[in-house]
Amino acid sequence: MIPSRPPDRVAVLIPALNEEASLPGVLGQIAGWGVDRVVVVDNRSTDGTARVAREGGAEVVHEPERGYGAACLAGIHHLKADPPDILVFLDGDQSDDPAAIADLLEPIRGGRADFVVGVRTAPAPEGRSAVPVHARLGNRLVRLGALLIHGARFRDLGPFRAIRFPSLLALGMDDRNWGWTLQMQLRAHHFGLRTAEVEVPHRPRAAGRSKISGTVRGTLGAGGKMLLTLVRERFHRPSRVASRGSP
Ligand SMILES: Nc1nc2c(ncn2[C@@H]2O[C@H](COP(=O)(O)OP(=O)(O)O)[C@@H](O)[C@H]2O)c(=O)[nH]1
Ligand SMILES: [Mg+2]
Repeated sequence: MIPSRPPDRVAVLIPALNEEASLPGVLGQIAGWGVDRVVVVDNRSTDGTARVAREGGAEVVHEPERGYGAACLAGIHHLKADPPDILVFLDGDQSDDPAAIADLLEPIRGGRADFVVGVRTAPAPEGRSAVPVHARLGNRLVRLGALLIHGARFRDLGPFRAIRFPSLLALGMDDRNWGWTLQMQLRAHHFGLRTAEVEVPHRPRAAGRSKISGTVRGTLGAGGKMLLTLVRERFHRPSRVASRGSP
C-alpha cells in the first residue's frame, strides 16, 4: 500500500492595528476552513486587539515597529520555530471572506502553484467594489509599472494570499511596510515561483478605521512606497537573498 502523505499544515497570519471591533468576526469565520493555527501580529495597537485575538484562539505576536511588512516579518519569524507547510495572509478588518481560504489553497494543494494571490472582486449582489476609486487607480498604475519595468502581469495586489512557507522564506522578504504585497509578487515572479490568481470576494471593513486607503496619509504613503518598490526590486538580485538570510 502506498502510504498517504500527511495533509499540509496551514497557518493564517493577520497583521492587525487597532482591529478590536473587527477581529473577533474574522477569527470566528476562520474556523472550519482547515486552518491549523492563526497568528495575529499586534502592531502596538492602542485598543484591545491583542486581548480579543487571544480570546479568539489566536497566537499573539507583538511587533512594536508600526508597519504592515514589519508585522508580517514578526509573524513569519514566530512561525519559523514550528513551520507550517502553507501560510495564508489575511487582513483583520473582515474585508476578506475566510471562506475563500479554500479557493486560495486549492491550486497549492493540487500541486499547480506555490503562491496564490486573491484578486479582489465585489461580492454579489451589491456588485460594488469596497476599494475606493483613488486606491483602484493607484493599484492600476502600480500594476502597469510592474508590467513595464518587470514584465510581470498582475491582476491585483491584494493582501489575501497563500504561499508555501519554504517558498516564502526563499524570497527573503524584507519590506517593512506598504511595499510588502508588491515585493512578494515581484520576487515570486523573478524567482520563478508557480503563481496563480483566484478571485476572492472583497467587502467594506466591518468596523474600525481604515489606516491606508481611507486616509490621505495612508494612500500617499502606500502609493509612494509601492512606486519605490517597483524601482528598488529592479536591482534586487535573488542570489543575495541566501547570504543575507530570510526573515
Ligand atoms: N500590523 C499592522 N497592521 C496594519 C498597519 N496598518 C494597517 N494594518 C492592518 O492591515 C490591514 C489593512 O489595513 P486597512 O486599514 O484595512 O487598510 P485599507 O484596506 O486600505 O482600508 C488591516 O488588517 C490593518 O489592521 C500597521 O501599521 N501595522
Ligand atoms: Mg482594509
